[in-house]
Amino acid sequence: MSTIAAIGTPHGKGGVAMVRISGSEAFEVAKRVFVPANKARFEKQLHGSVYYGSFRDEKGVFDDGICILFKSPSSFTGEDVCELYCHGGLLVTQKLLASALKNGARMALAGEFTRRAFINGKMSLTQAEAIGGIIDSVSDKHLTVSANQANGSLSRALGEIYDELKLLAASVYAYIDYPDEDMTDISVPEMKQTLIKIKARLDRLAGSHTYGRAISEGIKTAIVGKPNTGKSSLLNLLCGEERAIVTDIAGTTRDIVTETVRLGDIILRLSDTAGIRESDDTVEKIGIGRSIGAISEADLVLAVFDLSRPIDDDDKRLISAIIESGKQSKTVCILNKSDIASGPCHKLPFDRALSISAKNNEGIELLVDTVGEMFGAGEIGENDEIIVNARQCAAVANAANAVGNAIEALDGFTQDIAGMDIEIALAAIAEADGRQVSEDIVNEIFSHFCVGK
Ligand SMILES: Nc1nc2c(ncn2[C@@H]2O[C@H](COP(=O)(O)OP(=O)(O)OP(=O)(O)O)[C@@H](O)[C@H]2O)c(=O)[nH]1
Ligand SMILES: [Mg+2]
Repeated sequence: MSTIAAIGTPHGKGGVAMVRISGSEAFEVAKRVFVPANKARFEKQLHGSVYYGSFRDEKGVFDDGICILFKSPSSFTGEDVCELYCHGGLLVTQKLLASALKNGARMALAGEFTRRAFINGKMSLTQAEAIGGIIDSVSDKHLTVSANQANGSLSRALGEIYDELKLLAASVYAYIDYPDEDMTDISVPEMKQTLIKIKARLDRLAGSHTYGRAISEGIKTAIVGKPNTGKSSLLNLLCGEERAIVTDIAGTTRDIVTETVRLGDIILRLSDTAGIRESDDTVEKIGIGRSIGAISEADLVLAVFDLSRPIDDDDKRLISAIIESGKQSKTVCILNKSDIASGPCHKLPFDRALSISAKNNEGIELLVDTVGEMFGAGEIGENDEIIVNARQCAAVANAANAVGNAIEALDGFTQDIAGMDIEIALAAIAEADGRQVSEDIVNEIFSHFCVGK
């Protein structure tokens, strides 16, 4: 396999930048690019040692820094790896990379270092994907989950299920082939019991993805309401800054204002929209059309009403729009301006309602709890595995489905089918964890990584 190189640190100016080289020629490339201060010591090429020296290209030395060598197989990729740390300037880092490329390395593709780590058995696919999670995470929860999974927690959980299913498959086949002999120490009712437990575990894992997605990718959220109810005030409160214009003029927000915020551990991808009402104004009408569109695209709708005023036709129009777009169950009814409300609380056709004052920052804790509950926070225990990745979730759901079929098959006269269903489940788990995964899927996964990772 060729020796690859890439800049491992972000594009931009900083104190330090790093160029990583991996492959059988990595140390040879390093020798041509790096001039060690202590040549005799560098010649020993000790694993994990740090060497000070300078960096050069064909024109001569251009910076100084350090070089660390990691010997195969004890490196990130499993190959010989050399990391070169120069000063973090744009030009100097480019020059260091260019020098490595001129001296025997080729440019790494997106995700190629991690891909090699996977191919060389240094990590499972779920571990590799979790490294992407560590880099992407903006919430503590996502970071914790990713760090645990990079250490193999999900791989271990899937491995346990895989091993249990493997045993069962063997027992099912032994039972079918030799029904009269006592070939197996697991009876059919016992097999069924074990399969039911496994199915529950797989269902729980697949179900955790609702929460997993909420803490990673985030929830597409539309803030809607008639004009002047305080939608933009709510957006600003959640952002912690004056992101959208707030005035007492109805129809202030015309276009959609988007912002990503963290609500507890959950990420909301918020869209503040134009107030929905009857209007003849051309621009406002376009904005209202977009607001309706935002409702249909949202996974969470925050429908804002003004508690200090009675419900009117514009409010009713909004409620109808939400019901028509099928988002009633995904809506939290926000009764705003609780600070100046005097009349009775509005009774609206939503299961979840809470009163807040966006102006005085009151009632937001309840919103945090409500949204957390809607997206499964309460169903996740402290030590439960959480699936953040859609690909893993689909594979685990397929496995759960196949185990369900196996349970049904054991009930009837089709126990041989149970064996086949268990094999389908085994294949699905193997795919989730990458023990058995097609080249195309591997390429697809790593192409989303950045170059240098
Ligand atoms: N008393 C009180 N006033 C509020 C509250 N929230 C918002 N307001 C006021 O209500 C007015 C409208 O607020 P906005 O946030 O601009 O309302 P909006 O729903 O975005 O309005 P449009 O963009 O026109 O659709 C402003 O004068 C706010 O200061 C609240 O909780 N209490
Ligand atoms: Mg507004």
